[in-house]
Amino acid sequence: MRTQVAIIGAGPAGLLLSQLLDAAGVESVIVETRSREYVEARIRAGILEQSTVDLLRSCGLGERLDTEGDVHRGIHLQWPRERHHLDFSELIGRTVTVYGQTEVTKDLGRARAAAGQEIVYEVSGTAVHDPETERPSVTYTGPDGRPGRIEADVVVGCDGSFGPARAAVPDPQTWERVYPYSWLGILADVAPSTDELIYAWHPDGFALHSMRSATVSRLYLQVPNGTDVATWSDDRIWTALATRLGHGQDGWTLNPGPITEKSVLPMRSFVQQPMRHGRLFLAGDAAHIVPPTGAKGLNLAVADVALLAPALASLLRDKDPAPAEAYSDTALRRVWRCTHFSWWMTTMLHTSEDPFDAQLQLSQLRWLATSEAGATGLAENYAGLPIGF
Ligand code: RFL
Ligand code: PHB
Repeated sequence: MRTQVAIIGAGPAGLLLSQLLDAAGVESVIVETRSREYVEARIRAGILEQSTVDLLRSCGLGERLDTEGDVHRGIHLQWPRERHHLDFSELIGRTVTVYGQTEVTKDLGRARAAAGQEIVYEVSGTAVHDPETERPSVTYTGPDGRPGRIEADVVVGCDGSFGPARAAVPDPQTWERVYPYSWLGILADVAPSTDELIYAWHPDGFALHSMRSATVSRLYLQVPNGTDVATWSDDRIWTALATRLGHGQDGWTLNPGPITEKSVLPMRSFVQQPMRHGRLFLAGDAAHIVPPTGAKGLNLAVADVALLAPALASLLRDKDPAPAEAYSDTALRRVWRCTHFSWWMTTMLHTSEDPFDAQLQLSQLRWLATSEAGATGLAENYAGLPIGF
């Protein structure tokens, strides 16, 4: 096959990139290891920044998002006996929207199918060749076991944290932080017990009350690394959530319900730079990972491709290489901002064995809850800086 842009990975980064390139008159082909059903059912992020919502709307993906997405003005920050609402709308005039990554991926999948996008699902052995030349290519084994090859002008690795594209960049600089705790995440068929997300510091560990819809709640508990999910019965989970989220405090109750999904997620920060080698570009989790506490992973993937799509259109359509040459440096500015914010939220809210750290965390939380300057900084980062930041 011959195309302009060969995209590895049909997650949100790869699908959105093909959508934006198509709108700019640039052709692409996507290869993906999983099936479309698997990709669309994978439960991950749930919070869209204002810029992500604006971008999805601007490329024709706003219809279901606008009817089913739930706009939140802010978040609740909590520690024992205290809960404070930070109103982003009042502080910075921006909001966030609760709309699952599953839904974003379904909307993108439908839009790409309607546009006749070539996507080869269920490939194996994906490899990048000749990124230093003007004729890079991607090879793979197709679902029928036959070898495939895509010759392109550009290859983009949107293949997530375990894909092969990152390794095709020679001698990169990398940074990594592995956190000494994980999240136990559940999805439950019960109406959320809160109007907006609750981020709770507690001596037993962090807890987060999030949601997916009026009837589905998503909740998380800080657990030690290496936790076996089988050791957490549904009762044990609801009891821990009730304690950490303050059931009974000021008349607030946590409503338990049937748990439909349960998993343990390790947490790390990772950045690789540059995000480009010759005609190979990296976008989304392929280049950087953040712990989920700041709700940034999906939004960063969207911000990367929002920069990359016009840069590739300039390169391939207008023969202007300048934006593509600037892509890595420009994208990394936001990547490092979000890396810092995610690390900051994570280290402020997760408990360790250290009593000195606990006092610093509580002091920081009190400052955020009472200082407009502090709250505004959190709001600006959480609701998201403009795409070009
Ligand atoms: P994705 O979504 O991982 O998509 C990459 C795609 O590439 C495919 N792939 C390959 N295709 C072809 N050949 C290969 N060799 C390939 N290797 C991999 C994969 O099958 C996949 O379809 O990356 P993308 O598009 O950059 O999007 C990033 C977001 O998905 C990610 O940042 C967030 O979901 C992170 N994340 C979360 N973020 C939040 O903000 N809140 C969350 O609650 C949250 N939960 C999560 C998460 C990420 C997780 N991962 C990656 C393990 C929970 C999990 C489990
Ligand atoms: C989620 O709803 O899955 C979610 C929300 C906020 C976060 C992380 C995950 O910070």
